[in-house]
Amino acid sequence: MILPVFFFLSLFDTDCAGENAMAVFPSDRDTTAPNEISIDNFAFNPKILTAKAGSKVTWRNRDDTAHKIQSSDNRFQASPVLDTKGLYSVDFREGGEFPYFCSIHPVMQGKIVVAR
Ligand SMILES: [Cu+2]
Repeated sequence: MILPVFFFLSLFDTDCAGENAMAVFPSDRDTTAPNEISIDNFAFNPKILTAKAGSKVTWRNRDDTAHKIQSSDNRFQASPVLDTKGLYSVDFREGGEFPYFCSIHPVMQGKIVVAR
């Protein structure tokens, strides 16, 4: 008489453990955080990022190649050379459009649109 009940509880436990594991360990490896620009395969992603004035924008180099962020009209400071996994952040305090490119590979271009 006891065996069937025990079997049922075991199944229930297994289900719960599975659901908890998914909730506690979400995979965020492929997602891009808000205000983050991924540099991947010689491209900025998103190519045009919209942020609110006062936001910090971060570039993350996911390429095996080094890249260097440079403002097209010198309105923010250029990054150092970003190696693989390198990060560079800029605070955008004023509204406007901020085009930029990679000074090592100038065909790589992007733009930050800062909304007030
Ligand atoms: Cu580059």
